[in-house]
Amino acid sequence: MKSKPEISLCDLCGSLCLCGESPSEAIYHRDTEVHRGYTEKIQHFVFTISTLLALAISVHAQPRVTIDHNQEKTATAEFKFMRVPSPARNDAGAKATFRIVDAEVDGNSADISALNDGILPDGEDQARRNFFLNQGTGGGRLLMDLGSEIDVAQVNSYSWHSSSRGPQIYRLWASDGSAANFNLEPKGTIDPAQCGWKSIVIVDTRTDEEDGGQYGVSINDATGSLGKFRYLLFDLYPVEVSDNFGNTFYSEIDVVAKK
Ligand SMILES: [Ca+2]
Repeated sequence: MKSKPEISLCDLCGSLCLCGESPSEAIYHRDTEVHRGYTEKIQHFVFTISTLLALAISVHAQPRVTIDHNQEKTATAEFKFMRVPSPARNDAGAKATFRIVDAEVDGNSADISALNDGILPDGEDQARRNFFLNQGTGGGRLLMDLGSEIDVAQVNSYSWHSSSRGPQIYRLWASDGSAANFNLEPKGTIDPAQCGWKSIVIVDTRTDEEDGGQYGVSINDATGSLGKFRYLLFDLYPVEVSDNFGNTFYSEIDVVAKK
């Protein structure tokens, strides 16, 4: 009596499956060659699809923004979040230099070095432990010089305020400084895209909920790298313009190098 051909799942996926020793190896019949050809076609198909998927992921990798918000009741001086890492003291941004390119600083704000001094506020309204722009001004532009080119894995920003100065809105630009027409400090009326800067992402943490609280933002990329850059440019925008107090209390900005 002729035995029926048996096609198991292991046969179909061949070496791609963890099937162990296949009993089908012991079965030989006239359909074996057809069967083998079929299996090879499936393997080829699976390989092609996998390759296409990998290419699609690498080509379309985009910077992504993770936002976490602690309400006042849960906010602590440790800045602990659900997903966004807490501020680090030994990140690549700790040695960077911040400069004001085009902005007016509030007289009560801390010095701009508060953005990467590793020191965090331990309360919801600590002007001297935050950097913020002058009341009534419509945002501004800051430069962060990392000192040398770094393969940047993450840019993380942290803020804390009891009301409208809590949320963060900014556009992040980056550059390696190599363009012939590179402008290190483009004033607010100059488009950075026209002078050697690459737009990375726009961050906006606003929601329909209360503005007050602690915010953690992490900008990263599925590939593990946002790119190799020496300079970062932050275009800060006010959270609201219904009164003069829309400029965010920024507590710290971290830059994490790719390992
Ligand atoms: Ca700080």
